[in-house]
Amino acid sequence: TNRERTFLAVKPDGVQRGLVGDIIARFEKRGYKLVGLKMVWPTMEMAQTHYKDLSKKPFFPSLCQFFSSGPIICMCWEGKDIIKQGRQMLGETQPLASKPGSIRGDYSIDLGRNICHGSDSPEAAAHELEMWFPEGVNDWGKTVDSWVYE
Ligand code: DAT
Ligand code: MG
Repeated sequence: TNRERTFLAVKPDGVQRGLVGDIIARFEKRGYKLVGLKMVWPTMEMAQTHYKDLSKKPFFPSLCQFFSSGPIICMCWEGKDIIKQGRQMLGETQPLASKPGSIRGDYSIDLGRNICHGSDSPEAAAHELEMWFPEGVNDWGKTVDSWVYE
């Protein structure tokens, strides 16, 4: 199904820089539904679990150090093709390759300070939502959906 859910996060740099409202607003204004939202200060262990696929990379220790350096904003967004569209709205992993108009293309310069995270596949979304929202999310009916979806 293309009415899917994804895990998106504002990383510690985005929180510090006051970009939380802007980032939420982009997804909200596009028409996606916010079904989960909270601030969490990840421990080093949580950072390592979140990025476990990258544990062999040389930058893994500094990545986890950064990710656990302050609170993040955990979000679950729902909508048609949100996993792929969320990644598009984030931009490329490398900020310098990110187009203006994307979050990373508008607000970031360096790879290790690229503001936001987004699940990159349905499998990753399922794992990440299980990790960050073990309590579940909110299944609410958005009444404007008939003006967003045909
Ligand atoms: P993304 O965040 O776009 O999903 P990723 O999952 O490949 O990218 O990597 C996770 C984060 O790790 C990324 O946002 C920034 C950092 N990172 C990735 N590649 C890196 C590299 N070659 N050197 C330093 N940091 C890197
Ligand atoms: Mg990734």
